[in-house]
Amino acid sequence: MEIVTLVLAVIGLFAIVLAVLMKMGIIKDKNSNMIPDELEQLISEIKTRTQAVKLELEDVKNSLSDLKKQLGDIDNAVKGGRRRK
Ligand SMILES: [Ca+2]
Repeated sequence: MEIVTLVLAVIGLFAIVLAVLMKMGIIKDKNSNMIPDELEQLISEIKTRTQAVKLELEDVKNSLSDLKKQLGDIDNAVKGGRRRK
């Protein structure tokens, strides 16, 4: 229980220090939403990159599907099957 209290105290202290630094203008918060602008930019960048990685993984998935079909064609050719177009 004491650990929980200590953790909450540290988080509270951190929030107070952060709020004071933002009020003093040391940490920028142009839209006054109590979230540092640099953190907002970082989150935005992470979202952008995550979306890009997701799209690339989709490409890899599609490529693997094509590869699976091509490997099946090799198996078919070994067995004397005709080439599909
Ligand atoms: Ca902000």
